[in-house]
Formats: sequence, C-alpha cells, structure tokens
Amino acid sequence: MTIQTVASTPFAGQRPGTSGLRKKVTEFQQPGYLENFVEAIFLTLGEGSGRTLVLGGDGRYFNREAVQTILRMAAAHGVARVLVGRGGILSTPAVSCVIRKHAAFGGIVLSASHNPGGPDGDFGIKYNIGNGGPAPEKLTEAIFANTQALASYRISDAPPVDLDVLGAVRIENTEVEVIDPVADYAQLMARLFDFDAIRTMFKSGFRMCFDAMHAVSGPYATAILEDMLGAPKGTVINGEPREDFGGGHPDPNPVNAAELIAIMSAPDAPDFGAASDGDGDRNMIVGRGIAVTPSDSLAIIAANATVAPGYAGGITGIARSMPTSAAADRVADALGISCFETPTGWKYFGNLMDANLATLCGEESYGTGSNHIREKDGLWAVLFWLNLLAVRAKSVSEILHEHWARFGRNYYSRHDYEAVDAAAADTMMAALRARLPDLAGRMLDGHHVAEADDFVYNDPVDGSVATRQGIRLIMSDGSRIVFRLSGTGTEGATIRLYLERYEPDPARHDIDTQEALARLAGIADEVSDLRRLTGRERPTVIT
Ligand code: VG1
Ligand code: CO
Repeated sequence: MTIQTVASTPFAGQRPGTSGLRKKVTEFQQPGYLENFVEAIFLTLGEGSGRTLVLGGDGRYFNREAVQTILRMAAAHGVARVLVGRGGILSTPAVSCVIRKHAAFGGIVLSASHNPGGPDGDFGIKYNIGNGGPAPEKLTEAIFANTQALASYRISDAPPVDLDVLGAVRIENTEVEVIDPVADYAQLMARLFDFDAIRTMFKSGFRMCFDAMHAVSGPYATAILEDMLGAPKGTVINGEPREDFGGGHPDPNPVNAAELIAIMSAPDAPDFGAASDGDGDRNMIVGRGIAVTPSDSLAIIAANATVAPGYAGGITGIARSMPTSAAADRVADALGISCFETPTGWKYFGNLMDANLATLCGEESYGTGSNHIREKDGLWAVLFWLNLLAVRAKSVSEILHEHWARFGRNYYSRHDYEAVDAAAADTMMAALRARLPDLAGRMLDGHHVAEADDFVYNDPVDGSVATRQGIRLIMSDGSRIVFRLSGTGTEGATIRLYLERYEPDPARHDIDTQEALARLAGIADEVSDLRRLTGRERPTVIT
C-alpha cells in the first residue's frame, strides 16, 4: 500500500447547489471528477490526523464505487478513522445522527436525494460538518474554489474494503470501521418517541403502509416499524433498496408516490400512510383519502409537540424555509415563540438549532425535522405522527380538520416547471426582478400587493447574508406568490412557483386546493409571462 499523487485538472461546474454537488452519473464517472471534488473537500478541511469522518450514501448506482474511492482518499489525507455504513449505506439523517453521536469531525453523504438513479440517472455528494448538518455556504464556496485550483489529488492504492462485513480494517494508517447503518439511528428514535404507545396501537389492529420507494429508508423502516414497534410484516412496501430505485422517482409526493396514494384511497385503506425519498430525509404523511401538505404537517407537529416524550418540555422556536406556508407561524404565535423564515435548504437551519432558537424546522418540499440531528428526517416525522395518532386516538383527517378549525387553513401548492431552457428561465427571473418596484402597491385581480421583493436572509446567529433567495409577492391578505429557480436539478433549469392563500372560515376548508389557488396562479402567469417565455402550457409536477 502506498499513497499516490495523481495529476489532474479542474472540472467546470463543481459548485455545490441547494444540497451538495448533483450531476448525472455519467459526469461523475469521468476520470478524476469525483476525486477532484473529494480532494477539494480535504484541502478545505486541512490534514485529517486524529479525526473521525462518517461516510455513507443512499445506495444508488455508483455508491459503492464512490465509497471505495473516498476511503482510499481519506487514508491518503491522514484521516484517523472512517465510520462507513455496511454496504456503503447510510441515510442522510443517519449520517447526521452518527456524526453527532460519535463526535466525528464531519461526514460525506453520497446521494442525489429524490432525483432518479441508475446509470442514466443522477449522483451527488455533500459534506456535513461536526454538528451533523450540511456545510454552510462559506465552506461550500471554499470547497468550490479549491476544485477550480487543484492540479492533483492524493489516493492510496490499497485494494477495496469488504463493505458487507461489520468490523474494522486498515488502509494505510486509517482505521475503517464498517458499522450497522440502522442501530444508532433506531436508538435515538426510541428515546424521542413513545414506542410503547405506538406498539399498543399496532397491537389493537391499527394498519399502516410505509412506501420506501426502493430507496434507503427501507431497512430503517423495516427495523423500526416492523421489528421494534410490532407493525405487521408487509407494512413496509418497496423496502428493498435498489441501485435504480426500481426505475422509479423516489420523491414522496402524491405524484411520484402514486402507488401509496392509490392504496390510501381504496375502500379498505389502512389508517395511516407514509413515504420517504431516496436518502430518507423527506416524508409524506397520508391519511385515509387525504394527503397532508408538508407545511401543515410542520404546523401540526409544532402544535402537538409535547405528546412525544422527546419534546415534553415544549419547543423553543420554529423555523421554516421562506416558500413554506405560514401555517407554522400561526402556531408559533399561539405558543408565544418565534418562527424564523430562512432560505430554501436545510443548511440554513443549523445555526438556529445550535443556538437553541429553533427546535422544529420544516420545508414545503416534504422536509421536516428537529434539533435531534441537523438534517431533515423522514422517518422521524412518520414516528411523530404515529405517536400523535396513538395519544389522540383520532384519524389523520380529524386531526387535520381540527387544526384548520383552530388556526385557519393555508391553502398551498407548488408548481414545478422542470428542465426548461435555462436562458429562458434566467430571462424570466431577471425581468420579474426588474419589475418588483413597479409591482409593489398594485392591485392584481382583486389582490393588493403589499410587498414585492427578492428574499434576503440575515442569519441572526452569525450575521451572514444570503441574497436572491426567491422573488415574492406578498398580498395584503397574507396570500403569497413566490418564484425560485431550483438548485438541485441536473437538466436545464427548474422553475418553482409557490402559491399560498389563507382561509380562516371552517366552512371553506374543503375546497379543492388548485381551485382555491387558481386566481393566484393566474396572477403569477400574468406578472411573469412564464408560459410564453418557457413555451410550457402547464407545470411538469404539481404538489
Ligand atoms: C429542493 C427543495 C428544498 C430541499 C432541497 C434538498 O431544493 O426545494 O426545499 O431542501 O431540494 O432536499 P431546490 O433548490 O431544488 O428547490 V433533498 O431531500 O433533495 O436533499
Ligand atoms: Co432527500
């Protein structure tokens, strides 16, 4: 075994987006592409002696190969110890959990989350810091700068490690320990939630369907729901992780998790349904015949937090990404705590949780979580709901309607225009930005525009500023229209249009969501000229 220095040249486009570097597998397979990015991570972190690093991914195509490369590079950079999940598997929340539990210096997550996998699909890589959360922008920018400057990378020529056998082996001076990917995470969940109450509920005949979408949460859900909580075998469907997610699109929303929605809409539907994404950090909550929006789920978890033993002492604050609906703000008001509004992406929540300003965090994109780790956590949200259902002994629909009756309903929807021409999307955003001063104060189809701006976030903890985080029109009645460009797509540009309208009257809480938001959608098209500029008649996906 020796350490080699391999000559290399920079690749364009290695700037991490909303959540790490995501590209087509074929791009990652270019000689030196992955190595350059990993070298830049190590250059940014400094030499690794005495440090522990956590490593794992969602099991998608190229995961195992990438793990072997990164292990040999970690050894070349003097990392003392690497904790790697068996089979190269660790869900995103499990990486965060293991980093914190073992006081690791940081972790590398291999995932493109909900993006499709397989040889023609996507791959991704992300660095998490010692608090268990995604690296802040300052660090990702430094990594990017290093990718553009390096001339070589260092790697050991050691043979591959057997990733399927638990235990420790050595590469150079680095100890590589293959760990059970589920154990630490499952232990943490058992501390946060009332497993006895949930077990009793399953014993009394409560039925659930968890769709793991052939992604990473399968082993976690099977171990926790079926083995620990006694849910009947078969509660977890599509539980076997596959390199191509069974050809599916592992995004837990009503469009991509259509199988689960069909099961939950059938006459003999189970009491509760849930799904999770590629890397296990997203969740969708479904009742019989009714899907809960992620924004409502965050608000409901906040309003009921104390039912779970881990949150029995109450919550200090809530944080939500800017496009997420203001449903949680109403709960925060009622509880007399703060609700922070951050840019899109979990990395912005880390400081708030570290400073104990926020206990719960959420995003409209099916992401919910708490300060138990520093990533969003799909199974955590599902377990919270199970705990809530066990304590309240009500249906999902009853809980949802009672919440709306108390706080009002924030009708909410996101319209995605995927893989549109990048230049057309930029033109649209630039034109909208230019029109902002003119839009403020205008009446648009009966709505008075109270504010029109491009969201700027001032981090209250470290004073950092994030600009251009989404164009928003805020109406006097609280309705909102938000435009953003995605930072996770790998083809052209994806325009996200977020629509929200508040309805206090319980008699009007069962309107079809798209109908309730139709006027706002019309205004959005009119002010942005989206359809004409992109040549798209309708969104690719509506959630
Ligand atoms: C999307 C979501 C965002 C989420 C991010 C990562 O980003 O909108 O809320 O944090 O994905 O989630 P964007 O830039 O495409 O809108 V995951 O589960 O893909 O790591
Ligand atoms: Co994800």
